Amino acid sequence: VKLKADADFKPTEADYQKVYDHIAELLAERDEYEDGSYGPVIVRLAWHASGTYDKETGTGGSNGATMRFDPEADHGANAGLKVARDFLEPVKEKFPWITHSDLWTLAGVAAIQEMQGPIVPWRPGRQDRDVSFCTPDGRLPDASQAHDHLRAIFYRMGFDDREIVALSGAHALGRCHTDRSGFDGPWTFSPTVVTNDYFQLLMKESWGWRKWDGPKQFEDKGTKTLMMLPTDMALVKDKKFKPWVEKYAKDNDVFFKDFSEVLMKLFELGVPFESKEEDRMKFKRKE
Ligand code: CCH
Repeated sequence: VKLKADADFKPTEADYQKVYDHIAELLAERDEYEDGSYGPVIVRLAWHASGTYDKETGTGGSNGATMRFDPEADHGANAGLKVARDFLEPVKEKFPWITHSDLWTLAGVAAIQEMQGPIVPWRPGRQDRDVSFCTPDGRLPDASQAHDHLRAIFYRMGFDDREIVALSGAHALGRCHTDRSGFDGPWTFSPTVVTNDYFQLLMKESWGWRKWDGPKQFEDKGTKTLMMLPTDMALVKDKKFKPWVEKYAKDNDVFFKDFSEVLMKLFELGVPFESKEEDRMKFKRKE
């Protein structure tokens, strides 16, 4: 049964939980996708929708869902994200009252929680905007670069060093694809479960340049099946980032707490909320 898109319809927390539950069901059902889950690519969609934020101009961020339109959908950094947007279209059809921009971030929260990650508080209030609000190319990080680039990109969004490292822990999930970014392979042995393994591997594994025709990336010397990007390796090369990598490698609880907070902040960038911080919702995981 389709709910009518009705201007007078005021969704409650229970309505948003229904959206969450439907996404969770689809994630469980559609396990034919690589590694058995669409979760990682959905997290990447929510991050790329949000990470365009510029605190100086107030432009970009998760408000708008402007990646629906060609200029932004075609940005190199967004290659492959159509898979995630298409996955979520039936959800938008079933719940037409939710905006794309609320849906994409809510789906990011659902994917994290359903992949055994922490609860990420979330609130609605994003409005979809037209093509004129597409951000210019180049706002998302370039994996071939180093610590100074990471700082420039994430400071522009309003994050500090600790938050940059915590956010990077998302690379416990998913993999690189040669037909999307050009890079290849997963960061961890369990790419559909949220863990602090990314930090543990950064600390404990020995990494060397992979010998191949593709872009410069690292491989673990042991199994040669895992990878790190130059930007990932920057986190252990930089004196100020490294203590946070060590901390999160040692203590999964601290990582989960910081990861939850920083994802909440990421998904709220650039949103002119009418709701208050106390109005944030905590969704229940699917049984
Ligand atoms: Fe990332 N990421 N990411 N990333 N990312 C890629 C894949 C994922 C960078 C580059 C890449 C974050 C930060 C960074 C995910 C979440 C986050 C890929 C491979 C590249 C390249 C894309 C492909 O080929 O499919 C760089 C550089 C940074 C700098 O910090 C942050 C922050 C997050 C989320 C909080 C996830 C998840 C994936 C896996 C996607 C998949 O399809 O499996």
